[in-house]
Amino acid sequence: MTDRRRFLKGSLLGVSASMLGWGGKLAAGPMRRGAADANHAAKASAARVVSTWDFGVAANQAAWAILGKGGHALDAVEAGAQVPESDLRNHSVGKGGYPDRDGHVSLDASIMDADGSCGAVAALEHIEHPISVARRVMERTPHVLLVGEGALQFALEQGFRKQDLLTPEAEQAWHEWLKTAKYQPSINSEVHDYGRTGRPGGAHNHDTIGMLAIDAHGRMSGACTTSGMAWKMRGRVGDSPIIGAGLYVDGEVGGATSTGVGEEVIRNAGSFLVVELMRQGRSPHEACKEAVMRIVKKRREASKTLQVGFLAMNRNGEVGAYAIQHGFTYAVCDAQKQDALIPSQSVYTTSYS
Ligand code: SD4
Repeated sequence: MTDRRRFLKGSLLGVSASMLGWGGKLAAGPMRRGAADANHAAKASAARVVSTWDFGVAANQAAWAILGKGGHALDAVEAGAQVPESDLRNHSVGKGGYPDRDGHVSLDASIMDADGSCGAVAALEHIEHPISVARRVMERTPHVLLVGEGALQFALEQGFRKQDLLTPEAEQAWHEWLKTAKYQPSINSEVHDYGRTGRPGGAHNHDTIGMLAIDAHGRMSGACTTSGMAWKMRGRVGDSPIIGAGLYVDGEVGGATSTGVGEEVIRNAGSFLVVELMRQGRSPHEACKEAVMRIVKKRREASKTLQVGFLAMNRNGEVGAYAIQHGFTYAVCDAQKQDALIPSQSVYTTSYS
């Protein structure tokens, strides 16, 4: 274990409930099986995973199945991100995602570890789990980002199965859209309830899952995966696979991820900005708010009708978020609470209509 890792572990074990931005408390853990077990429980209680939106609740539970057993944060965020990627009711991530304006489901994803290792894919078609291809890019290539045909070629070489990702429901929605063929990113501010009651939500056309996890050993990792903006131009890439825009992790500071109109996030190197603000001493909440305000200041008029949200967690496990529009939620899961869903604060406090 490196000195830095030891330091992270120590700082996590030292975190107090009052430090948790979302108001959670650390569980004491079962003590009856002796000191070793108590020690393991105390370490597991320092683990935490957070995700964007309400479908993050189900994703967090898959991540927790790994974190709760002392597993690696990287495995946890990959497993968690795979949940919405496979959920056909979810039209903004993975299989079942709404296609581009020409009818192609084209996926973006990135993954990042505490030491700066990262991998990403953009405009990847025919592969159900772009997050896992992103991880292979990180672990098995000298590169960070593969796109389009090349990303698909790599995925197939790695044994991923080629499949049709356009579901009948998504295809029907695309045909509906073609009647007007007007590209208008809509504000995603309603509660979907994916993974909780199983009810699909309303007409959302952009919701990305961004996840950040700290494991029992103090290791932090992040993942982000999306089908991007529905009805986008063919070849359009959003913020999600751009390291520093849709996702950024630095084990010495913390991590951040974003959701919403990716063009605005890219213009401001959003997630990198949030992490750098935390490095300068801001809390995750303050850092997310400042990053949102930078976008709003530059795009005063346009920001009234667009959504961007940031979610951040620092190395102590403190969590914060901020969005332009009302309605952004994030899910938090740790040893004490498995399914907390928390409303983010926002610039505008009522839904845009
Ligand atoms: C994108 N940021 O492709 C993604 C879409 C999204 O909530 O987040 N939706 O721009």
